[in-house]
Amino acid sequence: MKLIKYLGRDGRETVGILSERQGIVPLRFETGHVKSLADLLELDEILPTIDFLRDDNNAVSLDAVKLLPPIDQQEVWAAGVTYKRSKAARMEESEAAASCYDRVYVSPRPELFLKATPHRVVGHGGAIRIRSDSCWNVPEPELTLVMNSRMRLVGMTVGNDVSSRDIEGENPLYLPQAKVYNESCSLGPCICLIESMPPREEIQIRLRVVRGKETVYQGSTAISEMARTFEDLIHWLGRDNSFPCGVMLMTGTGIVPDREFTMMSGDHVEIDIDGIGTLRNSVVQG
Ligand code: DO4
Ligand code: MG
Repeated sequence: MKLIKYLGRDGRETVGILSERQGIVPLRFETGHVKSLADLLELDEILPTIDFLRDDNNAVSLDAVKLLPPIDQQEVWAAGVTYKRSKAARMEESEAAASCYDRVYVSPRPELFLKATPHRVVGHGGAIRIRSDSCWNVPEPELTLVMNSRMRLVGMTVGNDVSSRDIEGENPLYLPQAKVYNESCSLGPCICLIESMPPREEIQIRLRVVRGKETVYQGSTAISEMARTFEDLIHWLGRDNSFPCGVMLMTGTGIVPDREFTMMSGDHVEIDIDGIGTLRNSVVQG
């Protein structure tokens, strides 16, 4: 089961389910205690409530609506250096921080950082941003875990941890500026509920960057390449930390283009994750 957020015909944020046969089927939140996507994700049994709320008579075509990022008030956190490829790329990028990256890859405590608050997040079809003061930028395609306020893993979405490599590489203390700014995070197109996801060892992630008509970068990885488990990351994130509205956790990138590559204004970035779908964004700078 896939959940999405979109702008309804009445201009209001609407939650719906993606149905291969019907397109988008809206959920009616007018009555009852479920008023938002986050409320739905809090339920022990989500599917019976979806069955009760679905409004099949008002289904709309996916092409006819603007999709919104599938997030309400949740914070977005991110894990770093969870794949060997990410460790190698960071060590190359910053001599000063090389030993930090090397150590964190094998340490029990993972690297976790606050990536975005909801207003910095764009959805499928929106534009991700390159900072005006940066000249080396990459998309980071990351499977993103969706937890409710009890830190229960309820779903997964596709995430892009857009990053400024020159700023991050100049000094590790600049990491928050390399990672957290307006439109530095993309999530979507939907949340796939955990029971509908394929087995973890089968999930592949693919990235493609298109410039004009040309594919200027493509790469892929698999969740089986991750050095940590989802449970371990969730456990560390929830230590001494509470998330009253739930939280999203990007699980790190296993695809890092070579040094010569930088993302440019006008590019189109596509990230495809098995079981969820494809997140597409254009790129702007400044
Ligand atoms: O420490 C740098 C950030 C790492 C990161 O974002 C990743 O590995 O995905
Ligand atoms: Mg990342």
